[in-house]
Amino acid sequence: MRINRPEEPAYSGGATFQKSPLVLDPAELSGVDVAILGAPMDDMVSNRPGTRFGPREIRIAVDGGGPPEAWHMDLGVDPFKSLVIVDHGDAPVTPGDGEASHRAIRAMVESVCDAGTVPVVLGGDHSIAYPDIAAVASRLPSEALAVVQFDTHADTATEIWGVKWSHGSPFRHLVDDGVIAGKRLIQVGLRGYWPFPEEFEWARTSGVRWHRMEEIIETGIGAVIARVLDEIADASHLFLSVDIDSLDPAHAPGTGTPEPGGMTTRELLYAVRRLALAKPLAGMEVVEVSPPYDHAGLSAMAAHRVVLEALSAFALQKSGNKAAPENP
Ligand SMILES: [Mn+2]
Repeated sequence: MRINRPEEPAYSGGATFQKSPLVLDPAELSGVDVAILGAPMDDMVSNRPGTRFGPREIRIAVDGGGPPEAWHMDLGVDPFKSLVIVDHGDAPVTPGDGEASHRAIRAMVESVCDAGTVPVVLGGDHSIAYPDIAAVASRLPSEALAVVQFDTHADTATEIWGVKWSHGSPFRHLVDDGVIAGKRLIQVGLRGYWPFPEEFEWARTSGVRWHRMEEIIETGIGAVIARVLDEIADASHLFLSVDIDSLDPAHAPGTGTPEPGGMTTRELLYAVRRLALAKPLAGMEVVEVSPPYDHAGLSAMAAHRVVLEALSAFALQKSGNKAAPENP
């Protein structure tokens, strides 16, 4: 369903992702390449709330323009012309009942996967990684899916404040429950003062690999992503989990657990593009955008562009064409 008049400016009309058509009925996803859906919940945060308002703000953080179009000058592709991209609305979350919200998110992502469509989930707090990665992994052969997590925190606690289901624990439970193998989880951008040695020891024992922020500073994002690609070489599909707090608070202040000393937006965009060019995208989430703490829309804009980079690279990867940058 088109909810916007043709040619209206970005700030006008209804707010689907980049003015993509709205398709709420999963039965109508046949032939759709990518469905963007919101998971507007923040029941499981440990610090500042507000990510329930994230999906709406990310949808409207466009760069101007009218109908859905985006020419990627480094790749030579317009994802909205190469792919069928729709906005699938939001999962029917229950305010105050995070576990019910998880069930709704999982069911919705499963129905998207069952249509042969790639889900792109806009969070929401990072606890949604459990239902949406579990949904995507359940539709692929065992160990087919590699998860690359951009994050300042590892989110591998057994519990936070005694609570099992938290935005600080999804990756621990995904591995311990056997949803993904430890060797299939690669974390990029870790910094700050948590995890503690016990969480790192669990990760070593489980085969989880990680790249600290200091490695990005010392060797550059390009070299780090080359190592990540080696680490996921034998996986057939990619899930991108992007916590916006992987960015420095100077680039993304609107988030619940900010940590100084992080990636620049351009490093993250480059990293996401390179990964999605190299490996078929099976799913993606962009989480932890908290608009009440945002300034000048920086965090929502960064999240929106992260999705655009992944969509552009996925379009080129799927076409089998080579990147055709707009050189002089
Ligand atoms: Mn996180």
